[in-house]
Amino acid sequence: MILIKACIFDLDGVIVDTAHYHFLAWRRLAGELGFELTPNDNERLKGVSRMESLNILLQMGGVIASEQERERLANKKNGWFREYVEQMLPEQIYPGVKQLIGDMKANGLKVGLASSSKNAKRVIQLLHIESEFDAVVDGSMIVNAKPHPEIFLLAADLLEVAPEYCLVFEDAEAGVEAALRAGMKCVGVGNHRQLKNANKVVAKTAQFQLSDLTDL
Ligand code: B16
Ligand code: MG
Repeated sequence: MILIKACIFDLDGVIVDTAHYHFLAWRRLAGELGFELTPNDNERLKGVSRMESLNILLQMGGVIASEQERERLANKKNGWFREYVEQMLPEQIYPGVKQLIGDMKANGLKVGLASSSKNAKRVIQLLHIESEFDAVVDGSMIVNAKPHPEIFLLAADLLEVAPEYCLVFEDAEAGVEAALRAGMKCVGVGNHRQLKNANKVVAKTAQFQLSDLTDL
């Protein structure tokens, strides 16, 4: 029987819906570039790094841009994203997530955050949860984006827990793949069909219960 000693959370889509702000900012950029970004197309940008998202967006709009121009566009989008995020309130954390993290800690589990977002530290500060985590890894601390396992392996290292004793919570397919490639267990948050490779899938993060740890 595997005994889980640490839980590692993704941020966007697992703890809070920052995806909506990413969408608003990408849509604004697409608008400036002269095309529309639909919610459906936006699905392709989720969970992917900032520059990769931009490349996908430019491809969608048939826009060709130099590296310097892409840098400028990514910065512009990030400026808007930051503006939206700054208006976020602590109550916007998904219901029950703070309680779940508290229960994990009360039961002796370590808790980490592993988000591809370079804005992750600011987001958890705005949600007043930065002191809940024993380790935080954000997009500025890694070279290889998910589905590469680097982000979760670094989190496990900082938590001082071997990967096989870690459980990851992820809403993106690339994130589930990264967790499994890291040799960890994974709870998918969202759609069963999309996250079928996860060891367990819940519709919402807080539907996971500590008693579920035994049958992973
Ligand atoms: P930033 P996560 C990811 O966060 C988002 O899901 C993804 O849509 C975004 O492009 C990426 O962070 C980079 O974000 O531009 O703020 O560095 O799901 O890994 O918490
Ligand atoms: Mg996510």
